[in-house]
Amino acid sequence: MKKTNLSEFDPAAIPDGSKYNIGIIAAEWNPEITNAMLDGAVDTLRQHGVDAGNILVRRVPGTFELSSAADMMLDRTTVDAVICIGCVIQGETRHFEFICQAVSQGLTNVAIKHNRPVIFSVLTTDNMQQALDRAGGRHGNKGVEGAVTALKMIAYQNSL
Ligand code: DLZ
Repeated sequence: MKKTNLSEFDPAAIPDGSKYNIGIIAAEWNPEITNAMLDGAVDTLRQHGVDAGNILVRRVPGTFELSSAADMMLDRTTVDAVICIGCVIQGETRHFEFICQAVSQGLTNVAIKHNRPVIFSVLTTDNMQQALDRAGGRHGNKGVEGAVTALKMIAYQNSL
């Protein structure tokens, strides 16, 4: 089966976002990566009709904080979806495993708790080069893909 990269999706197949409010939370760790993903996500939402005033951007210290921050945002705002951006790079200790496990399970729990799309735009890589390749490099920009996924999941929810 051909692998697809959402960054290369047909723009015509992406829902119009002009009526949507979208939150984005980006981790401050590995800022070269998370800022590029954040820029990609905002640009993509704007290209698909989301008003700049309807995009709420917040930052948190690290990827581990994304779950609680998404929970707070969904409690206290009217966003239709939250895109969570982080980058965890394998180091010498087991910290990587704990953060990846916590954030993947945590974001799933938050999405189910709030019945809203919570998008996992978290890179979990062996090294910085793999992260650069996915933050505007040869494997696209996973922030762009997070934005596309948010638009599609809001449209999915509205279609039910
Ligand atoms: C502590 C830590 C480590 C070792 N590595 C990363 C990382 O690669 N990416 C990331 O986003 N955050 C990292 N952190 C910080 C944790 O996410 C978290 O902010 C702290 O453990 C405090 O809760």
